[in-house]
Amino acid sequence: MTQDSRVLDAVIVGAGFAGLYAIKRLRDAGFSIQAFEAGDGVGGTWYWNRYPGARVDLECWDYSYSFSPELQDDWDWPERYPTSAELMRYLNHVADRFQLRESIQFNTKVVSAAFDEQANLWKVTTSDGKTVKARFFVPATGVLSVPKPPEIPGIESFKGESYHTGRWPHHEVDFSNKRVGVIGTGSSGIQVIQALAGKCKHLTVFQRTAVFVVPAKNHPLTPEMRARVRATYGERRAISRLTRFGIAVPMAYESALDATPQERQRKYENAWENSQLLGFRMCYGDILSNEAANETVADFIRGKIQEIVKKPEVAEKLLPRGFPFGTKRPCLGDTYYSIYNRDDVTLVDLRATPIERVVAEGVVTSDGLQELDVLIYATGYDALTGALTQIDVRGINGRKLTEKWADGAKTYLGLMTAGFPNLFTVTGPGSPGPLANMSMSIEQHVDWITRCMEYLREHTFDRIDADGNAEASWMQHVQEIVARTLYLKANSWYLGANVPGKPQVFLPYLGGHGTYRKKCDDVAASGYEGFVLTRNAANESAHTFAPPVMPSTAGGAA
Ligand code: NA7
Repeated sequence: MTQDSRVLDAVIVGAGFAGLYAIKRLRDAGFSIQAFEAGDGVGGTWYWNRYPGARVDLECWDYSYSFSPELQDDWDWPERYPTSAELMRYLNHVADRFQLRESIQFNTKVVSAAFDEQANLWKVTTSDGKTVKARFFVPATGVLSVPKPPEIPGIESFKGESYHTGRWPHHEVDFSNKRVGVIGTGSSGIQVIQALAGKCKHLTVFQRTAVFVVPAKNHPLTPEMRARVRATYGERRAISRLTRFGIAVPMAYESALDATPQERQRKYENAWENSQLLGFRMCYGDILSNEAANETVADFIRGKIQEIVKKPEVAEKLLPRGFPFGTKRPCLGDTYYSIYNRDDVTLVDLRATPIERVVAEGVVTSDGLQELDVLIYATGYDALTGALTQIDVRGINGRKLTEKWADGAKTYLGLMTAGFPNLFTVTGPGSPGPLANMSMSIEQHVDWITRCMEYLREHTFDRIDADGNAEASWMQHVQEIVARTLYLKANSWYLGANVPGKPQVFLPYLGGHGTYRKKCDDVAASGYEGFVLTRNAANESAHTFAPPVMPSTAGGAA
């Protein structure tokens, strides 16, 4: 084990959207930093998700950095929803433009991080056998970075090629004349299925849960459209910072149940035709909080599926049932339902004929063997906590983070977890994270963390930790908000329900991006209410606050 003699201000983990911005912000603020990245390039989620059809489900003018007006002005987005390749081009440009690569050690995983209570330093060990010390530890590890294995017996016995969408190889995969199977119909599955239909000999889709897929209406951006996007960036970002989802879309407050069936039909047709991820959720104020209101949307979409899919028995299998619309992330797709009208696409309903095992030749369901040459696992992620709990993180008294989070992740504001001082999570559990615009959430968190570190430097504090009571109140608040919604009625990854054995705790904060941003700003303005700030023994003095008052969420939940 080699010890790096430097004592840094911060170690950052990851070089995706969050890590890159953390490098930029902390360096600009005069902190010495080192970032480690497991991949051999920047990009994070987009580095790993290179499967055919991979693209973001937010529009480019929202899912991009806002910190540099010059970057905004210079960058030309070719399509409404950028592909993974386009996002990689963008993030590589950002890394080059701001000389971020010099602060990143690639092909290096952070294996462990232990807090030295005497020195108030994190000792970080990496996969190359080196250790480095830093005052702050900033895992910017993303919310969807650790692929969830499919938990199907026999997967190692398959003789063909097999890939997980979240660990797609960097070489071209040839599908022509191949029998391809896809297991999983979340956002990744829907995208890869659409991309491969008609591009292989036969496509077999193994569906456990039918999801709601709404039109993407993706299109190239003309020079006029791009000019309009550029001209409105400032206003759009300013509004977005105040909104529930971190996106400038108009909110609706009236109930779907107060509208006539004709009015609802008109609104839903408009949402279908002029779609965007939040379209249906923005039609009425109670879509995500009232089951009967939600059912009006669900029914409308089921009607569309029945119109598009010609074979009624296939359409029936594709109808999403058993969870409210929007409580699993809706998927975007322009051709998803129509591909089932092709003769070279087969849908296998795993509720009727479950998978028994994978064998050398393909997948065995209760209905027999489906022979395959390529098997794609689009089975999702150990979301929100997976990447952080893979690192052996130890805080005060050597306590393991995995032990603290054994019953579910606990944080104060999704920024710190009590007992692990000077460790900041970027869009961590307990923050709006994936239930708001991720790029905006990342900028807000990194800005907050940077200002906090500047405050500590200016006031000569050596340590900041979350107060245990403040943390407990915050997590209770997170649960109170979600309990007012329908989100707990779905087995989603927001809840950890997709990973066998994972504690089922709803982790994203649903009070809204704008409300949350204000809460974080108020906490900072108060001198870090709900945190404990201390100095080293020589100049000992602690600065603590009572647990804070939670924000009013009279506006309801997301
Ligand atoms: P998701 O949304 O978690 O989807 C995973 C899919 O894989 C989902 O349909 C699962 O069915 C299915 N799955 C998982 N395990 C199995 C097994 N063992 N057998 C059969 N089917 C299985 O992950 P994605 O990568 O698609 O999307 C993640 C996020 O990325 C998405 O929400 C966007 O934010 C972008 P289930 O629903 O659990 O029955």
